[in-house]
Amino acid sequence: MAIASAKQLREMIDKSVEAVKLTDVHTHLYPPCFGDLLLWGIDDLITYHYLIAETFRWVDMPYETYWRRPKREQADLIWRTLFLENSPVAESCRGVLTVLSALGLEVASRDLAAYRRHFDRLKVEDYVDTVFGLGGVREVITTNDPFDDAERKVWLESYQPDPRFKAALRIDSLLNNWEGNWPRLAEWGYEVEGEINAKTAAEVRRFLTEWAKRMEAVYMAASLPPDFTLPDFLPRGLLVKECVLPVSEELNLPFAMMIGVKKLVNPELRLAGDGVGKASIETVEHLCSAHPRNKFMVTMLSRENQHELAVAARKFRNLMVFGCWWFLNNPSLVEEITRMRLELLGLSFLPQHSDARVLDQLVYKWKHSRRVIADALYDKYADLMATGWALEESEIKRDVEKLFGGNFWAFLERQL
Ligand code: HDL
Ligand code: ZN
Repeated sequence: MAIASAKQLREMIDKSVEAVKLTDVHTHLYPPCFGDLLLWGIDDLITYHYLIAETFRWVDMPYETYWRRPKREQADLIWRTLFLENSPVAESCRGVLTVLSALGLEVASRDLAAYRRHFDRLKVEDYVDTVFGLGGVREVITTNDPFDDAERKVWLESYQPDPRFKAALRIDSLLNNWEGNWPRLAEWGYEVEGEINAKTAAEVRRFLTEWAKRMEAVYMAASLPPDFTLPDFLPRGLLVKECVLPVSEELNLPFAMMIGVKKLVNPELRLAGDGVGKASIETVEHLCSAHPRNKFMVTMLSRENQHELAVAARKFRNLMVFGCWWFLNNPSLVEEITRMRLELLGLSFLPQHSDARVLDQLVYKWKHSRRVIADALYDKYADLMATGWALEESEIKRDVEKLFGGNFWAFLERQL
């Protein structure tokens, strides 16, 4: 049915964006068979590394004192500092409250003990169903690192597939610390050595292929520093060129490059200690141009890289831009970036991923993003209607489904 008014347009967009069962193309979640690797519940929410960094802006406690404390005491400190002594206006804090509200808990009570009693009664298997339902999430792509001892043990001994959790083979350990990690490949039976010669490259390709198949990975991924440049003759450049891209092409798996993270600018903050730096879009252009049969998913961490990334995507059909990553996943930046991408790329991108590290975060990260994306879409469709373009309700539903996952699955299917 054709959209006849601005009111009808707003209602249709809100309904479509609210209702779409989405694919979350990048998270750090795990199916319950991975046990404690799957973080969930109020204390994991409050001790999410974003809130740790924000808490240390207020407290002078030695970092080690915090790290030695049990999780509940860490959460008590964060709750007191960021929620009680200061209003929780930061996106990371607002998110915790959005989750509590969506679960029907009494947010106004500020009663952390009551919240804990609620979560203590939950079973994780049931809670996965609850969170996926509240978040409107059909499936999540996880981050899976064979170099993580606890995770590798599950993959090799006790993994149980859950269709809602699809794997991505994460290869930071290989690309960003070859010197430290190639001996582990040798331990696992791959005939590699420090020098990346033909035999070593072939064995690394075997490693990638075997793990991608074991995990049934839907893509391979790595986070990369701002100074990631190719071609280079560092181990990373050789591994990308001689190993990752050939396997990516052979298995028709995208290589997801997450570029711009400056690891541990403050090491004492541990996972919360990473920073951001502007990266080289020329490297993205070089890879997309030199490897037209490879598919690249790219997200960049610096706000300053966003416009040139969108322009690069206009040049290369093998480049899929995804998400407003990490320090960009805030309403003001999601709005700015999404509007720019709609204007430059139309509907041919993936506006968001949650990057959720704690199961419950699917609820808030998607509730917050849906709102911003819906507002941007409303303005763009209203501009269309102002020209006299007749919009069909079915077309809005079609477009929204592409943005919230359809573009991802279609990109996976493409044979370039
Ligand atoms: O490298 C990544 O995938 C990042 O998302 C990091 O895991 C980071 O610590 C994070 O959780 N960002 O949201
Ligand atoms: Zn991540």
